[in-house]
Amino acid sequence: MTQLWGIVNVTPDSFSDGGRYASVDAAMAHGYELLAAGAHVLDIGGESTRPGSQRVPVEVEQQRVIPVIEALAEAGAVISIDTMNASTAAAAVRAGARYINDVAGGLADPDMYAAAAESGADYVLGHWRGPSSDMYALANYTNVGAEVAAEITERLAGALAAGIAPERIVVDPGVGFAKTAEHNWTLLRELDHVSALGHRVLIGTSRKRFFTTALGDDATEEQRDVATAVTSVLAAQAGAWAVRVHNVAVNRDALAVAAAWQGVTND
Ligand code: PMM
Repeated sequence: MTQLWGIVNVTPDSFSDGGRYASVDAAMAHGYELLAAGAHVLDIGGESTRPGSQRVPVEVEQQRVIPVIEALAEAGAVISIDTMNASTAAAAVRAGARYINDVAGGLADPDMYAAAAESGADYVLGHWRGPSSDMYALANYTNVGAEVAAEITERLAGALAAGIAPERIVVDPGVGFAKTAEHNWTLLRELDHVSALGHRVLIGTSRKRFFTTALGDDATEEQRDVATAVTSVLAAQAGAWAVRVHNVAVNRDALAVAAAWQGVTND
């Protein structure tokens, strides 16, 4: 069974006008929707990591995500915190999160591995080379699949040395992080390098910009959701343990159809 991780972004817009509660309510309502659509895990983030994004102060990040995590965990949801900050990760686990999803793989915060080790949560270690503001300058590879796997291996050594149990670590090749569209496609084609590390693998392609090389520059959100669903099926067939998606319903259906083809179910 492929795990469906539903994305809950606690958006900043509603914070500027004192609308914090409205934004928390909206994020919670979205979380419930994704659970009803079949999400196994809700991945909650308060800081955008998209190319070109600026960092958000850690206090602001926590004000955004902690109330949402508390409420959704209380309601029984399995929660992941999408953060590069050790203190946010620790606070989120205290609030009920069971996964720490760190796209920076520990490189953005020297305290992250220790915080993850101490928290008892599972740790998603993403491949990353530097902040979103300049990640395209870092997109240089000769053999992207092998190099990404080698860099994840280096980070794994640090994570294990800090005391995170190996079975608690999930690895993520970091589609879109310091990678061009061509790098992303090659990396997905060469996913074996990352699977061979022996950890659960999580893939995040949802609605990402690299789809435009297949769909054209003016691809709509709907088209990107269909594209995401195709990659979810292909990732599942390549052995991925989980996919992180915006549109849970479309990806659930795609995985269910692929499972039926194989004579199994994705429940
Ligand atoms: N991508 C984004 C954010 N968080 N987490 C993981 N584990 N893997 C990803 O690929 C990933 C992530 C950026 O995408 P978004 O801004 O659409 O959420």
